[in-house]
Amino acid sequence: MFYDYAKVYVKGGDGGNGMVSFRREKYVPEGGPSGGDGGKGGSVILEADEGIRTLLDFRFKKQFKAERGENGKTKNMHGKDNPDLIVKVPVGTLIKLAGTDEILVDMVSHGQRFVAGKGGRGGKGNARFSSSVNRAPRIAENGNLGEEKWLELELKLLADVGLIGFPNVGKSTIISHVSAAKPKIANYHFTTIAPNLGMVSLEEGKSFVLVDIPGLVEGASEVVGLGHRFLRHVERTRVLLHVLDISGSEGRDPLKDFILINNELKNYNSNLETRPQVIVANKIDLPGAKENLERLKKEFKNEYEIYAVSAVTGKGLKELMFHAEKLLEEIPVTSFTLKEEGMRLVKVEEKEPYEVEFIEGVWQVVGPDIERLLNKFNVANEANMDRFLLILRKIGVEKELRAKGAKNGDTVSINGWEFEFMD
Ligand SMILES: Nc1nc2c(ncn2[C@@H]2O[C@H](COP(=O)(O)OP(=O)(O)OP(=O)(O)O)[C@@H](O)[C@H]2O)c(=O)[nH]1
Ligand SMILES: [Mg+2]
Repeated sequence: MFYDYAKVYVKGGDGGNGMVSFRREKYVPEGGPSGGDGGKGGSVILEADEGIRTLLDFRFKKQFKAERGENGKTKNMHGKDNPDLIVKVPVGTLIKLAGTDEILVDMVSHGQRFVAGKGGRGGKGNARFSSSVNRAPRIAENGNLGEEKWLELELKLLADVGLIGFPNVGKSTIISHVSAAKPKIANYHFTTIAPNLGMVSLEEGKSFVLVDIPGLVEGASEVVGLGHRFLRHVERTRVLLHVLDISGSEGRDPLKDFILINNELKNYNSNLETRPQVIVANKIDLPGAKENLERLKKEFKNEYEIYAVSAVTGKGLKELMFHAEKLLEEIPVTSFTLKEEGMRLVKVEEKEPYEVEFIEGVWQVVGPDIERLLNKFNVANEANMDRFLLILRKIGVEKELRAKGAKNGDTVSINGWEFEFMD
């Protein structure tokens, strides 16, 4: 199996909590606050690496959590930041927010990095809260939570030119001739079960990457047959070499095959239909080839360039490769790939910071921001609770409760904590 899809969970480490402590010195009865800050949690960072070819590793390991920051300590000592967790992915991996079509990033170059789960900032220790009015603060912050999300990884190989066609027409034989790729070649269908990449080097540094993909069959775009899964690997190629067994050695008609495969491309993605295509009439050395070639030319020579080749003898392959290279020079690289470095901004659904609802006699205040706040301050500590309530007032929760009709003595519930409402 060739693994080109994976779903993973990433979570940045939470920040360490701030510390509440006071100096205890021999001759100083009331030492000042000395609680240190919590350390930063590690981030989960994805890194594109040429050495990795598939997403196989993600079959076994799907969860990536960076370590949390260390808690703050006494004597103004800060907690240790924790290192980032680097996760390597193949070059050509698209990263999507799971369950959406939003592409967060396209990992197109070796070494490119993407922060997938940002680590949380450490909480401030009580030393930070000292002021002229409160010289002995008993409050400290908890660290921020690390960012967490589910991601879908989709590998789309980065090749310039793609070899497509029915099974057994000679695609692998062609790539083995023009590059160092050594795919399996045999006289049966679906010999190739995973895409092969090969580098084709022409004169004076001219070169391009060719991909040989498993044979497509009728119905491939409707998930019948093996080929469908691999069509995504020609999505980013700029030129397609459509290979036909022009001798019709398996009793099929190469002209019909050509139309069938093109329908598959169209059904898969209408974008592929318009990709520049060259017809490669292979197995020209076999009987029956010449007659079919004439028919093919009559039918398609105004629309397509046709190259008659023999992959076993090598005849015509050099001209074909030079032609492909010339086409590449004419087609800008950017036309089928995402924008620069594949970056695209993603708008994450905007939520109200909180909502106030009256349910069964209790005022419920819910919302991600409120929960984050509650987590930030360890409200079991009374001083922290006071500060939490002060912030609630600042962000307008109290006003909103009153506007909705809350009266003194009503119960307000926030994430499991209950408060009595009072002016
Ligand atoms: N006579 C002749 N035989 C060829 C030629 N090209 C390929 N073949 C033979 O055709 C058979 C299939 O070749 P492959 O290169 O494996 O075909 P493929 O298109 O990669 O097939 P799949 O991987 O199954 O999609 C092999 O037995 C090859 O030796 C050619 O130009 N002439
Ligand atoms: Mg093959």
